[in-house]
Amino acid sequence: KLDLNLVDLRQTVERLALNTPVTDMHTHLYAPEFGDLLLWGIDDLLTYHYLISESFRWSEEEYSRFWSMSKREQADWIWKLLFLDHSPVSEAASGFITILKRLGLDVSSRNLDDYRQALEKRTVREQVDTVMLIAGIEKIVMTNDPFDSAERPVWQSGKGKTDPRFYAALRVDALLNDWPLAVNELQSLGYDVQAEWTERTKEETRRFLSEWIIRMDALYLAVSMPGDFKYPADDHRNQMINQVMIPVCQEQNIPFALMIGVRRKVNPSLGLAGDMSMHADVSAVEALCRQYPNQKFLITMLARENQHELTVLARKFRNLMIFGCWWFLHIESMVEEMTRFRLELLGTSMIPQHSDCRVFEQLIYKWEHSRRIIGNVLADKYEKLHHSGWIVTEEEIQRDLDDMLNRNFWRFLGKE
Ligand code: RAT
Ligand code: ZN
Repeated sequence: KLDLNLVDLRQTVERLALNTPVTDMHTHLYAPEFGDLLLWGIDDLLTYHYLISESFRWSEEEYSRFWSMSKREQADWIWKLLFLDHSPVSEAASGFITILKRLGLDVSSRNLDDYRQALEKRTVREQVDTVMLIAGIEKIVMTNDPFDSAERPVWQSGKGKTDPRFYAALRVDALLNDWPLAVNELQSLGYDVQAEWTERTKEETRRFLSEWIIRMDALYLAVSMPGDFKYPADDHRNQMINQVMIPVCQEQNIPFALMIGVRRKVNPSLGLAGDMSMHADVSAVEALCRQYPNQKFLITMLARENQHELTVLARKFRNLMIFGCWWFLHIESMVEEMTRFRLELLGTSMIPQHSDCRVFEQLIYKWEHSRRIIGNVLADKYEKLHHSGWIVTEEEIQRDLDDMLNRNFWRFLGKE
């Protein structure tokens, strides 16, 4: 086995961190079979909701004016405000530049129409293959909602499972966070439910979940929760979790993913861009993990203030897997901070990142930026070991990165 000297060590870690194949365990991307649901190309990239909210900081424009523009006009507006009138230094804006560069476009030209034309020449399938190759992404987990009328027919036609690189996650937000809406949707899908919490309603909701988990081959059940989510408590969410979701997850042998700490629509005029982060109570996760030791929980939280406590909690419960630097935490300073203390508290037994991409080419920047940080933090740790005489081999470095970027997820699912 190779004994690496210090310079080699850092370079090896950086190289492997950039190249190890990734399983991206939470995205909003779709396989090409889903048609227009799969967003890609310049105009979708520029109208990403992260960039929309940043643009409005520089403009007095009426929100309604923006929403009445065509996608191309919106993209032009954002390009001018965030890239020409000001420098694109934010994570989301600099990410767009990283994408242009990696796609081989001339960043210095600043010619948006050239970029558009270059990408419009490609087919969606070519672009999916190219981006996955550049970003080193092997497997992508989608976010799948049977209540979405655009998405549902793809599953019903059986085409949802065609591309083996894409996996499903069954998203259940409405069931937990908007029960009246969920009741309507379930009824229209032919499930015999009602607003009151009857035995029949529970049974039918369980049947709905089981049928859709099987139809999608869903890897896990997923929900986003507000920061004031309480467990245990005497409320609808607790009933739904205890009497419907956990029993179904157990029966289907899949984890339950909770993404906690979002306050939706604090500025409704911004649409998707109008959501806020919110401090949450980690003891809800603690109670769930203790109550259901045989149920696996994939957990991420949105408030920076919750991260350390959540990481400590993962030391206490092996049925808890923490993942990703979510949304407003997916910025370089937070990824660095979180990756460092997660490694220090848990070693490599966690999932350091997911992309949350909504537009396909975003895989390029989100992973490149994070891979660099993960590699750098890991190299610091190996260097320290090296000084004590513990020599890590290249195989071991590869193993550790493979665990964090890929295998920990599959192992946790029991699907290695
Ligand atoms: O990160 C995002 O794009 C958010 O808008 C949300 O989709 C969040 O990631 C979620 O899954 O709820
Ligand atoms: Zn998401």
